[in-house]
Amino acid sequence: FYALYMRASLAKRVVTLHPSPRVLNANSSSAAVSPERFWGSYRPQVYFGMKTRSPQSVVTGLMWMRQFTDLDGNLRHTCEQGDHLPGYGWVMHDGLSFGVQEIHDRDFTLITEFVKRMGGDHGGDWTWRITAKQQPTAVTTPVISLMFYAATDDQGLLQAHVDEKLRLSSITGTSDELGNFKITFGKPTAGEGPGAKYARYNYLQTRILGLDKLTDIVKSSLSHRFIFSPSKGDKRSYFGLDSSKISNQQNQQNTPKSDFVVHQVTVQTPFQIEVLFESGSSWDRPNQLVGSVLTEELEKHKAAFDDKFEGTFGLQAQGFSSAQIQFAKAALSNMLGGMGYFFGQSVVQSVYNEHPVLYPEGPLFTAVPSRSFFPRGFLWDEGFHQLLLSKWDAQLTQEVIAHWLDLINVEGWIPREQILDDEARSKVPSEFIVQHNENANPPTLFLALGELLEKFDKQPESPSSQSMLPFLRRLYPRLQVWFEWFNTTQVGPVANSYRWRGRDKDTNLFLNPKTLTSGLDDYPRASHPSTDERHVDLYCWMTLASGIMANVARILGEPHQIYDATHRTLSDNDLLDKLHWAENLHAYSDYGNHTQAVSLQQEKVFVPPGQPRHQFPVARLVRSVRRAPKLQYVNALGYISLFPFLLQILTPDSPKMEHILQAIHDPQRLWTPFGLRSLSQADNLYMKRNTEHDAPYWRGPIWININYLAVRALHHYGSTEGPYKEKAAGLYQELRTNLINNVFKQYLGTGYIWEQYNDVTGRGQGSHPFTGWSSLTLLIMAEKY
Ligand code: 6A9
Repeated sequence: FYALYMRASLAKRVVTLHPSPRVLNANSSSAAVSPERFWGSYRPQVYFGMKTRSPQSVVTGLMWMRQFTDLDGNLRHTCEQGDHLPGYGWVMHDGLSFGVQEIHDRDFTLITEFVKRMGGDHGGDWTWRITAKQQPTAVTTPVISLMFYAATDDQGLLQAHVDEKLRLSSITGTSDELGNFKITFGKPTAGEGPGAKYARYNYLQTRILGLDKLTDIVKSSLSHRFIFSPSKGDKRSYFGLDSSKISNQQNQQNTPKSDFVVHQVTVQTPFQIEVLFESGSSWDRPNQLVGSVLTEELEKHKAAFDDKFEGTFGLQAQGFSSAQIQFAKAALSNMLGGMGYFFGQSVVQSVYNEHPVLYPEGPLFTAVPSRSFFPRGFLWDEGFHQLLLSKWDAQLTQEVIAHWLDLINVEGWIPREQILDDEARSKVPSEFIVQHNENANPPTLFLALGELLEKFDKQPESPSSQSMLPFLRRLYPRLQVWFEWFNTTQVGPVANSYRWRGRDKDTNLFLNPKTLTSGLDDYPRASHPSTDERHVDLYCWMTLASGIMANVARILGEPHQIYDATHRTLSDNDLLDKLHWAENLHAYSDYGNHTQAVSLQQEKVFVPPGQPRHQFPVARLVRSVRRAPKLQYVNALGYISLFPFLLQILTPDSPKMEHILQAIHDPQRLWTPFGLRSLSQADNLYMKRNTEHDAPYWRGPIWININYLAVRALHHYGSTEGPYKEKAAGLYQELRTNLINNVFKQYLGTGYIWEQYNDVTGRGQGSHPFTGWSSLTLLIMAEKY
């Protein structure tokens, strides 16, 4: 019985939150406490939409389609690479009160703007302005349907108000967090100012099961029986929302509890439409935020944005061109406009759980790496995001760090990838959903925290520095257990070494078993995962983390000796060299059970019975090992080898600098005209697939997060006395120029910032837009490290 009891309570640990008081009060995001941040574009997964920072927010959004073409592939809603848009993204966004986005569809452009105005008790009002223009290349003048919607999430009510035939003029509603409100739909005008345009209207009011169903419901409610007949021009039938189609579909067993109302307006370009949200709690507005009032507000916000941007990053002063500055503004704006407020539960598992279990419910306010392909929080990405955002709004960074640390469990573990609600889950293949509590991810939030500490030191009177002490005080117990978790669960086989857990287990199937937890997925490690391994990147992350811990402890007047001691030990370059310097390779390396002599070979196998086609042998790739592995340093030269340099653990006079700077500058190894490639061209796994389905990822391509660290390190060593000062300073200029030029050029050419860049051609590749850490290009331009 005791054993059973023990097992059950161990099984609970993974889903038990840490007991220390949360950094954020339960109501910290509420309209009462934080009205300015209540409404926002916190739905980065849709092209345009807003919600509030509350668990079951009313959501608002926009879908659109071009008429007189196929329905298939023409309804736009969630950001999808498959839509093949020539480009979209925020060109201005202050993360707080306004944003301007440009969306280029095939032969027309939509500009989506929003402005907020405070007032009342529920986060105030806002207005959207959508401006549609045809592109110069358009052959015919596009007729477009915009579909504005609002939906509740299990609580609240929406009521459609229809004036003329089928025209929805407004939605009134109520919800726990918003009280009463009204959304008013303006009529389309020909451009700025009045002047009516011919338009057709349709609408839909229905109930739904969940927010992941919005697109499907709209799609299945469209019918082609409506006629578009402007005074000049042909009568043509178009796709319109048809309530009669929806009512007979509602045969689900579950009762849908959410309201969904859609207003469709169909009109020819060019046109402009405004949508006005007004809080019922606001009584004393001077005027409505529409028309010229809106234009004026927008202009004010744009001017303030430009000023703050130049004041923060100084790109004009540096002599960048206006096109480059526009690109840089887009980089920042997309990271801000990519912030999401998610609420829900992760699916997690420990060795004590037979099946995955649900993590406690909670909020996460975070930026996302990519609005299209992975619009959700990733732990180590976030540290990089906050390096940029802390420059713009350090209080925002505090809030984000607080949200992440409030997710920590009693063990000191934070799930790496945050897939919190049905909408998020609907985008992720099931095998990737479960998060395991042995698995880490680099603690880059310490990088961001380092930024905040520096600001605290240098600008003690800034608002964020004023709130720094109370913030750190509440954060500290959580930082302690987080650090402790790394320092106990991820230790290596010999003293002061560290090892990532959670490497791929099925070693036969992979050329080199992946280490997703390190963040550098398929970067080559020891060929045969074992407990004998030690990983140099994790050693360096721990060096960084212990240093920041010591600083925080000192600031708070807490005992800091332990962290200091750890930091001193790990910073000792003799220890580092002893654990990780491979003399024969002239590089810092992982150590483990390893052989170079591996390759993928075609093998005919019978698929196990139970799966289809098991009668026939099929060819698949399996790993063949030609020479037995042995304990040794891992001969891969690339990003991992640079870590002691990247995180500035090397002393400026270390003779190892010579080898590192050489490897960096060698075109046969890491240097390219576009930035540093992830793995040496001379490496035998360079650009090799890991399985037949798994293309090389961190085995050659250029990644901007690591390049940012490299430029920052060169800047540091280039301005610190030592034998390599000049060499580093020279490389700094070269690498910086290459990175800026290429990311900018690719943006101009493709309309996007990308996940990674090809090391031979410089071309952007992988998911896009990727305005997570690739946006750090802006900091490289601004030389803010
Ligand atoms: C797979 C695909 C529709 C991989 O930027 C996020 C992470 C990084 O943290 C990591 O270092 N990316 C990098 O190696 C992207 C991970 C995407 C995993 C989701 C499901 C959805 O299919």
